[in-house]
Amino acid sequence: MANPLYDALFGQHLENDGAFLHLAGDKTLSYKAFLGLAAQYAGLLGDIGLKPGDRVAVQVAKSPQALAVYAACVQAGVIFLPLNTAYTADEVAYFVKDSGARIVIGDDGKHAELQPIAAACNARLETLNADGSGSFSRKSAAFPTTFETVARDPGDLAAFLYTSGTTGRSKGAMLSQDNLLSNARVLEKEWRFTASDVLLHALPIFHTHGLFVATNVTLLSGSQMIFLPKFDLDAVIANLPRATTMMGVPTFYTRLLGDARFTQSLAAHMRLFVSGSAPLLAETHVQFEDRTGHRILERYGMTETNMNTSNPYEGERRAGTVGFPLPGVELKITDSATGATLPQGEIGEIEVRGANVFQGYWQMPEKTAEELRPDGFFITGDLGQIDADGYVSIVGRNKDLIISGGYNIYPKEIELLLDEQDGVLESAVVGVPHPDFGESVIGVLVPHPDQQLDLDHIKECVGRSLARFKQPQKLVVLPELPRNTMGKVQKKALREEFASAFS
Ligand code: MLC
Ligand code: AMP
Repeated sequence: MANPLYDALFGQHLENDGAFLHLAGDKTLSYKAFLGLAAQYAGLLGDIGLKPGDRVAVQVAKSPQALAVYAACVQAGVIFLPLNTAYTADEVAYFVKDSGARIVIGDDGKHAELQPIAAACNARLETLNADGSGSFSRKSAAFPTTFETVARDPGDLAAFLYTSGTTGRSKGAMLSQDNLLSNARVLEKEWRFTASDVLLHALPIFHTHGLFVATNVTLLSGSQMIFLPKFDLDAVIANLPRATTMMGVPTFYTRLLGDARFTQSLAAHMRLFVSGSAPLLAETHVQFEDRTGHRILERYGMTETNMNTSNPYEGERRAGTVGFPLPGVELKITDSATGATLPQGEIGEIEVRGANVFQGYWQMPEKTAEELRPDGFFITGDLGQIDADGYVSIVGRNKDLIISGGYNIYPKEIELLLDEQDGVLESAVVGVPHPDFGESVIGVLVPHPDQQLDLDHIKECVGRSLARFKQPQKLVVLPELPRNTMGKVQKKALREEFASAFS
């Protein structure tokens, strides 16, 4: 029976004995062995009683087994919901409850904190550890290495990815099989992926970039991945000579440039470096070309849309731009207030439409209606401009968002928590330039009159609730926040005041 996403990404490799993943210690996992494992996992999911459309929440370290859970979910027709491993128990509790996940898969080390979360939501808890051990793999070992793929339609949901919002409440972006597959097909073609490619994979696999861009394109083209557990500079440098392509956030490239071992000869075997998820400074682009002779290909995407634009594979990769709308993606620049399309060259809101655009936010029809127009255009919240040659540039954001090392941080979520702390009257959270992460977080606190703030205690409380990467790297106390005549907090003034906090 047909399951377009499974058939295209996985099903075509069922008898492929060739290498899929290259792992530490010169180990290799073949496509066939990987799919056998995924089928056992799918067998267990079916046995647990999961039905098409049920959600599987997964907070596990990056490993071949973690990736096999994704394949198993697609094969069993259930919805894959990957979660950042940095999320705290408070954060995970929200995602499990909001999504109505029927099963939570987490690390044994977090069993004690995940158990009450799962129990409160009537979800089943299974474990999967970084080394592939755990109750989930142990139980699945009893199932056959083949599984009858559950039929799905292109419009059926394949994944939920949670993305924070300006209200501080995360929203589950619903992605259909066709959202993922159509985009992977376009990228495979645009970036010339073939079975002879070897992708150096150092991204996490709980976000669009590492999961749907890097992995789906590899699977579709039948190529291989050097699958690193995380971005480790030494490991990346050691493995580059074996790779042909790499995808990364700008921090990957600035870190590589900061290391003298990263030379033209080290990158000589590469055919493509792709950057995205955060702005790549034009200066990094130029330095990279000077050092290696390669021009990084910058592209632009989002959780809700997968990839929207890309610089050309052949033709000029223009620094400071994100290239052209991908085939099948319509992109327009509109007036934020009226929604009217602006003349070429003007700065406005970027809106996109295409098979890549998600199906809406899970159980949030009002939020969906605010961002997804009835005619199918999605209002991205990014501000852009199209030059006379058609290259799109992102010039700012119409949403209060900080991007740190490629992770999105919504100030509102942090402000709500800071406002609850003892002695705090109000707070503002801003992103300021950071040499490694691009942007980093500063929390500005205003105490109640005549109150002293215990910053260490506040940091401790924030640390219990928020993932490390969201926590302010600096907390500063001001007697009041700068406001305009309408009383609105002037974040621009705060960003300017603390612009050199990390330089
Ligand atoms: C880690 N830390 C971060 C951080 N990553 N802090 C802020 N921002 C980040 N991104 C914290 C750690 O908790 C630790 O805190 C300290 O920084 C140092 O950790 P590290 O070990 O040196 O960090 P590292 O593991 O090297 O991680 C940095 C990184 C990683 C940049 C390699 O964050 C990363 O892989 N980012 C990629 C994110 C990504 O995939 N984005 C795609 C989203 S999809 P302490 O205090 O405990 O020492 C999307 C759509 C699209 O955006 O277009 O692609
Ligand atoms: P996420 O919600 O994690 O998917 O992040 C999506 C956001 O990342 C976009 O709305 C942009 O603001 C930003 N982004 C992605 N790619 C780029 C890029 N190449 N340049 C600038 N910003 C980018």
